[in-house]
Amino acid sequence: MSTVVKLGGSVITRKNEPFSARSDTIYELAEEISNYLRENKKHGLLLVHGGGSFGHPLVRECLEKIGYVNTQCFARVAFYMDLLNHLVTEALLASEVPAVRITPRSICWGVNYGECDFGVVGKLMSSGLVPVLYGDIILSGSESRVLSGDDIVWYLTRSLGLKKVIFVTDVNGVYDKDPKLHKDARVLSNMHVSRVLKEASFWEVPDVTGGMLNKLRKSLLLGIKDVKIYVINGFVPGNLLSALEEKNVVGSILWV
Ligand code: IP8
Repeated sequence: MSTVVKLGGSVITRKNEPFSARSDTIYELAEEISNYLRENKKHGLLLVHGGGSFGHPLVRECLEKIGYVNTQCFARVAFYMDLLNHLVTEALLASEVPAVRITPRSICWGVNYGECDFGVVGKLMSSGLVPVLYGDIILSGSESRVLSGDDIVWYLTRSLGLKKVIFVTDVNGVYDKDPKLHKDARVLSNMHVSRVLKEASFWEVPDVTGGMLNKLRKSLLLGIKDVKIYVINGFVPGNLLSALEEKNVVGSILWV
């Protein structure tokens, strides 16, 4: 079964320190991916990573200063996202994962509905390579737009008919309430995404689960069906390997 794994920006970078990668975590996750591929050579694997402190602060700074992403900002965001991708790919190669960068700004021309040509991604995956994409700054018409790695995950899933998605995050799954504010917050698991959206409270928790709920809602908006979704904690050793191997995880197991 082909799988796409999203390595969240808050797992692979320190979100509050600009341009600070969590190298130890990246290498640990790379090693788990490598262990999985060693035993499952025929399963296709795609990776997508977020921007964390390499992408978001720069975009925010541009928007605050001049109100849009001009050519200087575009080039800088592109440079730092490529740099983060270089660090991720380097760790994967060190663990003997045949990782290959695919730059979204070269194959995507819109951010809303999957306006991307993933032909080359599918071909590389079928050849046993592991394409690595990432949240990026792209040109949509004449405007610069941020294409989130989360959206790329769903566009890939739909375009390549993938059946399994793993979101590697910094929390223990999808909560019904913000666990930082509510001691009785529960991790929602073993349910359809539409039920998650009913059981979780959007407005109370704009941060921790709010972001996650939007990610999940996008799958429904795109009409994605028959896909198993893991939302797991990337700081728990062995958790990504467990999700890849369909074993018990610290996280939520959902479907759409
Ligand atoms: O962290 C954002 O990707 P995300 C990428 O997956 C940029 O939302 C350039 C901020």
